[in-house]
Amino acid sequence: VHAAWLPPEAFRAVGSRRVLVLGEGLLVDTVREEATRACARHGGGVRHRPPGGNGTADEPFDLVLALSTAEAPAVVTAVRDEFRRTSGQDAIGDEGFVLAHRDGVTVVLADEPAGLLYGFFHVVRLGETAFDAARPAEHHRPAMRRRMLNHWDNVDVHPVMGQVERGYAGGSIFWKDGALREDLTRVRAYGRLLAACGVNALSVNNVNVHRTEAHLLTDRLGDVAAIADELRPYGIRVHLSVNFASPVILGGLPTADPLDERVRQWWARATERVYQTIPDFGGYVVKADSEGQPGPFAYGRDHADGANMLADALAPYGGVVHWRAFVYNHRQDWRDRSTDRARAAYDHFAPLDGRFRDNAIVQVKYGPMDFQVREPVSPVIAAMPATRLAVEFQVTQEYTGQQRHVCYLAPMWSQVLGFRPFGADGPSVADIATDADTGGAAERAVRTAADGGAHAGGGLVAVSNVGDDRFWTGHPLAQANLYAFGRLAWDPRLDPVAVLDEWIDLTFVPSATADPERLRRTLHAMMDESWLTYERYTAPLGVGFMVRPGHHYGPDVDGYEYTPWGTYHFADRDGVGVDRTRATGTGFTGQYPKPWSDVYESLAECPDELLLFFHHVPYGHVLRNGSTVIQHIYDTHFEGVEQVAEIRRLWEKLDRELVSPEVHARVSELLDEQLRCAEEWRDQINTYFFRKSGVPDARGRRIY
Ligand code: BDP
Repeated sequence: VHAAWLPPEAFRAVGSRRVLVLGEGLLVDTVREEATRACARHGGGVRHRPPGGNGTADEPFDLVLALSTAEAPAVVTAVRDEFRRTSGQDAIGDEGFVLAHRDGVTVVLADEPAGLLYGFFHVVRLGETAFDAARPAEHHRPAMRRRMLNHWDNVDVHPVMGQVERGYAGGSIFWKDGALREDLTRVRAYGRLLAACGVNALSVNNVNVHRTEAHLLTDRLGDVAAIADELRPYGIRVHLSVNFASPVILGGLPTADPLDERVRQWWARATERVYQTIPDFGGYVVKADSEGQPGPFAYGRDHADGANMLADALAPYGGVVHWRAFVYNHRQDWRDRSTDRARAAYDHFAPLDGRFRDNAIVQVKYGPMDFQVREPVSPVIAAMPATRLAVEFQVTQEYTGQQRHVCYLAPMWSQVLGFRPFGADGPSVADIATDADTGGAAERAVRTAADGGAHAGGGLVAVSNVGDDRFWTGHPLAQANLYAFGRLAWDPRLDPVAVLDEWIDLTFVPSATADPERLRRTLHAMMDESWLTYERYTAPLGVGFMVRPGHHYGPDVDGYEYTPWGTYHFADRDGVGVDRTRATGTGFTGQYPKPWSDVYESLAECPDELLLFFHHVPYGHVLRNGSTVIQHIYDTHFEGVEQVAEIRRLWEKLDRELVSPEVHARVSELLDEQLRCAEEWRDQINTYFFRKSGVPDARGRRIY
């Protein structure tokens, strides 16, 4: 058994009730099966047909999940009427549901099967509170139409990257020894976990599409179809990362030029076959002209030409292409101070705004660099009002402790999603990534004013963090990041701490009968601020990197300093940080609209936590908290390590019976490693800056 959220005990409230499920369709069947399993375990009962064949028969039910009011008990009609009256609308929406509790009955009503599925899991999440008091009709709908995970799985084990690129939880859950796994029950279980947090799309393979993986598009399409079959009952569509050079690699054509008619035909036919095999296929994900991947540049074409060619192939079937904006020169000359990797995505993509097809989504990493613990929001997100943009997060903790460190990332994501690139009156990042027909219309009007039209947003995407590890994510607590990603994509306004609470409740509390409050308190104390703790003991004040080149785990103060990757901190004897101002630096601040272009440009106004991202300052520069940069570095590094020691102490103090011995042992072992690694960071970073600056620690602590 693989331990995760939704253990059988999490269904106690639902499973002890009298449940009625009404409706037809694959996803309704899933709800039926879920309810039946829960009731068999917890003593309730499920009916699948209307009682007595008409809506007025009143066999008593505690929970009714219905696709329509026809033949449903009268309370369902009453809820529908109440919804119409109070919302002034008729449609519940594709994936939405209405939840109410009246006359002693909890009702979930949906227009489409997917809504019933999400409504069911919402009731599970609420537990007893879904049944204990009257509840007016609430309308739940996802903010983002597409809530997607990108797997970076390879079919084969890659000599450098292993099977899952940046995977920290074992091998792929899809492939083993170069072949699709024979037993895919785990994929189905994964779909269930994802449905319970709202994810509805998934790309199965690495964005770096190597030889074997390129064939998933053609002769190995059966693998993708089999995965799609497992995920479909949980409302998840499958997408595929494709190699831009496929017409050459797979089709034997002399070119992959996106404007060449033979190339267009090749993609059209390949895509037709994909849809013949997988009719609900989602679309393609493409990393092009980035870190060695092929792309349109080779033919003198641009990213819009490339993306539109694939968009055209997908359009007849309603598919989309996610075209990644992670494009920069990874062979830059570190001696040339005029190039700035942070500028690259904007420089490549902003000029193309308005040229992308409606089913071409430009997928932008949340920051301008690369998934660092602290980055400003990417300026691309504010620069393409006439393009559908998806924002990309990294659930896999490549730069945030690689699932050996506790680092709950939802507070960071939530900050990014709430950021308003045009200032307080403009739309948030979440609004920009949100679809046009769901919520926030007024704010979107601001965004789309530029082109006068309503452009749907592209949704939220994250790189997955699961593997064939017993706990799915290596670190059992890293599951919370996966859960929270789905929930924030459903509703970006959720409070990350409340989401963590949900995850704790769904994962541990059902079995922690001894003292659930204690468990909850301990986990919150360990996790709520763990992102900030991680930031404290690693690279300071937004400067980023300082990690070991290649695998990116642990400190290496100058590891990336004189390399072609564009990831520099510019520390010298006088100061540290990257001058990205317009006045004296790379001009990157000019890629932001006001007010941020001015805020970031100004040394006085730039937020401290991003200071070294935007400015090169002397070590004696005084921060808003009154501390100097150098003293801040020392203080946060000592403090960060102390906090890790404290969370380790909290975990050790936890009663053993509150979590399973396996979970306890795994977390303990990893906390030892986190503490060791945090001390390594502290000592190397502090010593490095002490030796560079010659400034001693004001509090006389040990620096080597
Ligand atoms: C970087 C990873 C690399 C990925 C790349 C990407 O180090 O393995 O291929 O991102 O997003 O963070 O394409």
